[in-house]
Amino acid sequence: MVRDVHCIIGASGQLGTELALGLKRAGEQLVLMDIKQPVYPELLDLPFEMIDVCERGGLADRLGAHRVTHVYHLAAALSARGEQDPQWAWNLNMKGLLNVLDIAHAMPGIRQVFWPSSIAVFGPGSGPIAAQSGHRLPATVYGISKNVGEHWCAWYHQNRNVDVRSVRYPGLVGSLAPPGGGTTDYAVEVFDHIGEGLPYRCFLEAGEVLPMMHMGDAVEAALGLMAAPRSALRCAEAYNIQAMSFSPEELFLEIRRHAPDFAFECIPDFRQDIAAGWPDGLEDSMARADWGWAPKVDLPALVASMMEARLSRLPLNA
Ligand code: AKB
Repeated sequence: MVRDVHCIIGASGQLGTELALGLKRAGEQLVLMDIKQPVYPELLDLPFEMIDVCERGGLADRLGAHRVTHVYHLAAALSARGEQDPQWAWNLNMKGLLNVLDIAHAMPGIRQVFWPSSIAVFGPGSGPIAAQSGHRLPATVYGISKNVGEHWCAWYHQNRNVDVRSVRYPGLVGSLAPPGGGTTDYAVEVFDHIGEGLPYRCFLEAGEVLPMMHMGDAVEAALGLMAAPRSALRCAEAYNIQAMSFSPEELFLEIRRHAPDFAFECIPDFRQDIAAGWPDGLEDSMARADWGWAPKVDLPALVASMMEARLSRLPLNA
């Protein structure tokens, strides 16, 4: 029996770092790919390829050379950054995905692909709690690319027999790597400002509720979906998954339980408009029924874990 070889494209990013660690600790054989070197010490002994997902030839060559069986394609421009450079974001998000899907079709050794979609596929009109098949009218370049990407995944599954699986991630909060260019990034970067003596300046309104998730649950979602039998999966696009919903104010008040002097102010910028178009939460009964999705971390546990991690590491942006 040939051993599975897992490859993470975008392995140095926020989710990639923690997924790589999860797979490594599970004893899986792993190859990391990114345009920047991993920095997390426990990942430095793993095979690494400096690869741009938009360069199809080099990507196919390296995936073949490592005999990769499972691809996690995480490289993407996020919502806030994407609004500032739409052509770049569209090119990276669409070309990268189509390269991966096309290579997976051409290389039978690649048995499964994981590609994250996002709550950004929803937009004004999706309602406060977005249904699995809810109205999708994304209002950002990132959201449009994720929405179209979901359709491409379904097309490659139905017409090219590529076993590609996806979830709609909310804002992700973890301590090992900084986020880059998202609308939900405040919920991670705030932890680097605690104890600074100045109020943390949040770029969203205090009451803007968004769906959020601890990184541990995000990694479990990817691994759980990839482990499910294909026959159990009714959704060919991306599964809604929900863990918790909170506003900046609710997060900051929870932080204050650990750091009573923590102060904040909310001065919304253009990211508030993006957030205002997203739902407060997602209806995720299909993910729970089909592959046993069950998040473990709630808001108090998320804050406790981030506060504990602060004590044992450098600032995320160091
Ligand atoms: C972003 O804020 O752009 C991302 C997302 C919700 O997909 N974190």
